[in-house]
Amino acid sequence: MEGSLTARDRVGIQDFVLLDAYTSETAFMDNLRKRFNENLIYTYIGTLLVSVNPYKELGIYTKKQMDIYMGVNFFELPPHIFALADNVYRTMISETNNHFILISGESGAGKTEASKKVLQFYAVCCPSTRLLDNVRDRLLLSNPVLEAFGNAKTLKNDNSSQFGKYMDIQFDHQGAAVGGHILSYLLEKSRVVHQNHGERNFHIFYQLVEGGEDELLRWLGLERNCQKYRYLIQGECAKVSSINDKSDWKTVQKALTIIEFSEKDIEHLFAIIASVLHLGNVHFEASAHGYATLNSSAELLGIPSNILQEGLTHRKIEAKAEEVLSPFTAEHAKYARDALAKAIYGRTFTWLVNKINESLVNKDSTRKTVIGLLDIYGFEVFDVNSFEQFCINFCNEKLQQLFIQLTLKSEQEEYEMEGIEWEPVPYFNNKIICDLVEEKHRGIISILVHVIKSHLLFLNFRHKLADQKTRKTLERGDFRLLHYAGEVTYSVVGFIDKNNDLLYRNIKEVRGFATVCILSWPDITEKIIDINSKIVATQFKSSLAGLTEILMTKDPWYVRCLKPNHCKQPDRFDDVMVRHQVKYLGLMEHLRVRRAGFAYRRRYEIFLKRYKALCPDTWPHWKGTPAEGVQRLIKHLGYKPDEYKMGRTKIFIRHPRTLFATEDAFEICKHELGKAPATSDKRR
Ligand code: AOV
Ligand code: MG
Repeated sequence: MEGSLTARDRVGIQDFVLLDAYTSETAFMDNLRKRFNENLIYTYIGTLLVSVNPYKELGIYTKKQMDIYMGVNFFELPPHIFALADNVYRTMISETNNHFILISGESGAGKTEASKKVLQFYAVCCPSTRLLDNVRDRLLLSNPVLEAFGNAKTLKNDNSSQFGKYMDIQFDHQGAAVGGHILSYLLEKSRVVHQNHGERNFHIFYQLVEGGEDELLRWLGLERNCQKYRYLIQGECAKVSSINDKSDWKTVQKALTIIEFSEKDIEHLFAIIASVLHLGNVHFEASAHGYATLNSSAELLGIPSNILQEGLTHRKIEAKAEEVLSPFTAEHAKYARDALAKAIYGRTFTWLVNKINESLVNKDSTRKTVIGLLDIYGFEVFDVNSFEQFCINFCNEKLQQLFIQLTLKSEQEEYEMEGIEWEPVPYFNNKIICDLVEEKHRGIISILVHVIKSHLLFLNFRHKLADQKTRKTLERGDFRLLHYAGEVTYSVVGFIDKNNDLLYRNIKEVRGFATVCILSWPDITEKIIDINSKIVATQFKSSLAGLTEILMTKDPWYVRCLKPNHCKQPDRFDDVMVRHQVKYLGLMEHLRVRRAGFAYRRRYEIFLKRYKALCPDTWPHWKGTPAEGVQRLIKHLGYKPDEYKMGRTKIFIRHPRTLFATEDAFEICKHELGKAPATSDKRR
C-alpha cells in the first residue's frame, strides 16, 4: 500500500482514540471539522467508523478504491467504509462467526448510502460463481425496489427511508455471498394519504404515473399527470429536481424482473398501487345518496364495488341477533377511506419484502456465516415529539443498551481469556430507561395498551411516567424521558390515535373480499386475535425484542453518520448542528468506553511483524517466540511498565499515545528502509 497515504490523508487524527484531550468535545469537533474541510469524511473511534455526509461525489467508491482496501490491515490506510466492510468480512472468514454492522444517524446523514456501499463492496470483492451471480444481483437490486416503495422525498432528505431495515447477507465457507434475508420495521404509512408541505408520497406512485407505459396506464385507468391525484399533491412538490421518476421506473422494472417477480405479480402490484391513487380521489358528500362511486378502485382490487362502497360508508352494528348498517358521516367515511389505503399499502410492502426474501433464500443446508446490515433511523428530537419519535428513540435506546452489553462483555471476556486483570469501566447504564418504556405492567407501552383497552385518557397516567428527575416544568399532555442521548419531551396528543392502528372492522372484511393475491396472502400477525398484537407500540416492542435477539449472537461493528448542515449542501459544516449529533449518537460516551482499559491490543506475531524494523535485535529476523520478540522490541522502544500488559497471545497497550509514537517511528523507518513489511490483521 506504499504511496497510498498522502500528507492530506493524514490531516487531523484519523482515530479519535488517539486524541490527547479525548474527553473534550471541542477537541473532537476540531478534528472532525479539520478533516471534513479536506474532504476526509471518515474518522475512526477504534473500530467504529464516524462518517460525515459530504453531499458531493468524492470519487472514493470506485473499483480501484475497493482493490486498495481489499485484504489490508484496518490501521494502515485512511479510514473508509470499505476498510470497515473488509475488516468485518475477513474477521468473519477467519473466525467463522457472525457479525452485524449497525449504521445510525439522523435523517439525511448518509445511512442508506453507507449500507449500499458495504453491499457493493461485498458484491465486487467476494468470490463468486456464475450460479451465485444471481444472488448477488438480487441482493443489490432489492435496494432500488425497496427504495421505490419505502422511500420518499421529505424536507430533510430527497430519498428518505420511511422504514427501518435489517438485511442479513449469508456467506458460504469460501466467503461467497450465497443468500440473504430482509426484515423491515415500522413503515411510516401515513404518508400514503397525507404529506406535509414540501414532501412527497412514496416514490413508486410518481414513477408509475411518470414512467408507466401508455398501455399500462390505460389498463389501470390512470392519467399521466400527478396533479390529478389527491394523494400525490398535498405537499405541492410532485416534481423534484434531484429525482428522475421516469428512469427510476425503468430501474425498478428491471430489478423486479431479475428478482423474479412473475408477470402476474407485477400486474397485481401495480393494480394495487393504482387502486390506492383512485381511492384517494373518492370523495364523500354529506347527503346520504351522494357518495361517489369507486368502481376503478374496486375493480383493480377485485372487490365488488357495492361491498367496497358499503364498507367505506357504513358501520356494522350488532343489535340483538341482527346486524344493522349505520351510515358514516362524510368525515368518518374519509377516515375509513384513508385507513383502507394505508392498510392496502402496508400490506403490499410486507408482501414485497417477503417476495424478495423468497428470491434470496439459499436452500443449501451447509453452514453459513452472516453479516447483518442495520440501517435504522437515528435519535430524533423535534420541537414537538410524538409517537414516531417515541418509537424511534426507544429503538435507539435499546441499541445503546446492546452496545453497552456487547462491548463491555467482549472486553471483559478478552481480558479474562488473556489472563489480564479486569478493571471495571464507569458508564451510564441506560437499562433503567429501557425498562421504563418496556417493563410489563409498569412500562409506558403497557400503560398505553391499558389505556387503549379501557378507553381511559393517557394523560391521566402521566404522573406515573414522571418518576424521573425533571428540571423544566411540563405542559399538560407532555412527558419527558431522560434518554442516554439527552432529554426529550413527548407530546401525548395524538399518541392514541396513531398507536391504535385498528381498521374499522368492516374495512377489514372488505379487504377479505379482495381477489388480488397480494392482499389475501396470509399474514401470521393477523391470526393472533389478542388485541395486544394489534397495537403498533406493542408490535414495535416485540419486533425490537426480536431484533435484539438476532444481534445479541453476533459481533457488533458501528457506523455513525453525521449530517453537516440542514441545506443538503457540500462544504458546509454547521458546528452547532454537528455537535448535537455527536451528543445524540453517544460518540463521546463510546470514546470513553474505548479509552477505558486498554485502547489497543495486538497479537504478538502481528505486532512484531509490523514493528520489528524498529529494533536491531528483532530485525530482520527474530529467532525466539513472538512474545519474547515483542518484549525485546518494546524495551528498546522505552515502553514504561504501566503503559502496557502482556497477555497470553496479545500485547495490550493502555494509551493510544504509546502506539501512536511507535507508529510514527515506523513511518520514518519505512521511508528509510524504502519498503514496509507487509502485515495483514485486524486491529481490535
Ligand atoms: P439517510 O439514509 O441517513 O437518511 P441517505 O443515505 O439517504 O441518508 O443520504 C442522503 C443523501 O446524502 C443521499 O441521497 C446523497 O445525495 C447524499 N450522501 C449521503 N452519503 C453520501 C456519500 N458518502 N457521498 C456522497 N453523497 C452522499 V433517512 O433514510 O432520511 O434517515 O429516513
Ligand atoms: Mg435512509
